[in-house]
Order: sequence, then C-alpha cells, then structure tokens
Amino acid sequence: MQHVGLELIGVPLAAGGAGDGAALGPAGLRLAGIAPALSALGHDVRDAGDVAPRASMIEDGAGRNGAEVAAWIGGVIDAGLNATSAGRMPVYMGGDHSLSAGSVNVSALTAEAAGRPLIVLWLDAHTDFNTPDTSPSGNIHGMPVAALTGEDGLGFLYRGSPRAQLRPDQFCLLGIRSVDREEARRLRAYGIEVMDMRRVDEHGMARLVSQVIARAEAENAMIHVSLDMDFIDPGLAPGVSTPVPGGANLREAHLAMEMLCDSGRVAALDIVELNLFEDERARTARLAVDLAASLFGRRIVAH
Ligand code: Z70
Ligand code: MN
Ligand code: MN
Ligand code: MN
Repeated sequence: MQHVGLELIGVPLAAGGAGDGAALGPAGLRLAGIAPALSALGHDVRDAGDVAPRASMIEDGAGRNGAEVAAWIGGVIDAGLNATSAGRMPVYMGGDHSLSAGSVNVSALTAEAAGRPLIVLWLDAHTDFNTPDTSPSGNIHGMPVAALTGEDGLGFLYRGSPRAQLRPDQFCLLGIRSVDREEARRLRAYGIEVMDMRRVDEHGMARLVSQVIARAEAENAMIHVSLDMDFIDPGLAPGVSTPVPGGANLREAHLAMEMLCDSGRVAALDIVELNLFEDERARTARLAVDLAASLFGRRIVAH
C-alpha cells in the first residue's frame, strides 16, 4: 500500500465497560510491538501517547459512568482531530468500545471536510446499538453505534465537541453473534446492516467484505474500521471482557484486513476491548498487532 503517516492514540478507557481490564489495552498493544510492526511496513508512525479525559462539566450523563465516559470521548475527539488535521491517519488503541463514539465522529467530520462519504465497518460479536433505556447492563460500550447515529439519550457524549451527521445506512456490522432483545428490534427499525455469523458461514468472509468495499467504491467513500477484539473467536483471542463463542477465525480476520488494505479506502482504525487480565501469554495483544499489520500492508508474499 501507499505509505502513510500513522498516529497511534492510546485510550486507556474502561469506564464504558464492566471491569477495569480494558484500561491496559494501549500498554498491551505497545508492548506487543504495534509501532515497530507498522514502521516495518514503511509507514511513518508517531505515538501521540495516551489521551487525557477532558476536564468535564457534564453532570447529567446517562448510563454507567456517563460523565466519565463523556470526558474521555472529548479527549478522543481532540486527539483524533489533531491527527487528521495534520494529515495523519489515526489508530486508536483502546480501551473499551465506547471510545468509538468519538473516533468514528472524527472520521465522519474529516470525511465531510474532504467532501467524501464515510462507511463504518464494525467488526464485533455485539451490535453495540443499545441506548440508556434499552441497555440491560447500563454499560456505554454497548451503545456507541446508537450514539453515532444520533440517539437523543446519548447526545451528552458530544457536549463541547463538533459533531458529524451519520445515518444508520452508513454502518455495516460484521461478525455479530450476540444481540439483546430490544437492540434487535431497534436494529430492524433503523435498517442497520447486520452481517451476522450465519451470513459469514453461508457466504464467506471474502464475499461480505467485497460487498462493503464495492459500495465504498460506488460512493467514493472512506472506510472507518472499528475492530472489537471479541470479533475473533475467543479460543484464539481470549483477552477480551465479553467473550462470545463462534467468532471469526484467523484466516477470516486477516483476509478482511488484507482486502480492506487493498481497497485503499481505510480512514482510521480502532482496536478495542483488548483486556490483558483475561489474555493468555499476550496472545490477543499479539494477534491485534498482526491484524493491524495486515490492514496496513503486511502480506504473506508480495504480489
Ligand atoms: C451487551 C450490553 C458489549 C462488549 C459491548 C454487551 C455489550 N449487549 N460487550 N462490548 N464487550 O451490555 O449492552
Ligand atoms: Mn463492541
Ligand atoms: Mn463486542
Ligand atoms: Mn464493548
């Protein structure tokens, strides 16, 4: 691929989930060598360090730890815009998936400024489309897709930040195998595209990713890749907070990354939900680095 300036942005945020383990994600990715792995592919890699939560004046947040999550999302938006305004591609190292309420907003703002549409490819076991009213847990990492598509009850996450308009049809959720009852109803009502594991089994990963890329080509869209590590089967990636059996295997996950790379349309990457407390001998951290390398040009053989 063309060499680009990559900006690593650490987001040691765990307040959007149930435990604290996700806060070690950025450290795990750094120790597993994400910067040298991407530099070795010829990219100019800069580590911006960890985001600081904005000093928050939000007191009326919803969900568990709403005000705290909002402060972190403000920090993510500041750091992301800082990178994209300098022409660098952000790689957000989570942290729980609530951070993507900020990172995807940055990609949408950046695409908007460039006059390009954005497609969001959400690789996850979960659809993350709950709202404070429907969530069985109150955890905001189960709500970022709702926040991004304008759910009223989550607007507090963007207070003090510029905000892009994202329509439900700009999202494609792939790898899904855990959806709450009310979430499923909402997904249908909003017409969000859900490529669940049944569709992966019936059609194959290549065909589904091709469809996403073909649509991006037809619209001249950029693609934001939001990789929740629980997308991968927990037998291969145990280091996550909410493992769900039946996930993507190594070949499917790498193939998706390679095809996205070849599309030349990747705008940003989130790597979220890496939980070192649950990992085994850093397998999940290393896998995350390998998948990032595939997304940014590593190949088995050059061709
Ligand atoms: C469940 C909820 C979840 C992880 C998101 C789980 C959501 N649907 N889990 N990310 N790791 O509580 O909303
Ligand atoms: Mn998620
Ligand atoms: Mn998930
Ligand atoms: Mn999550």
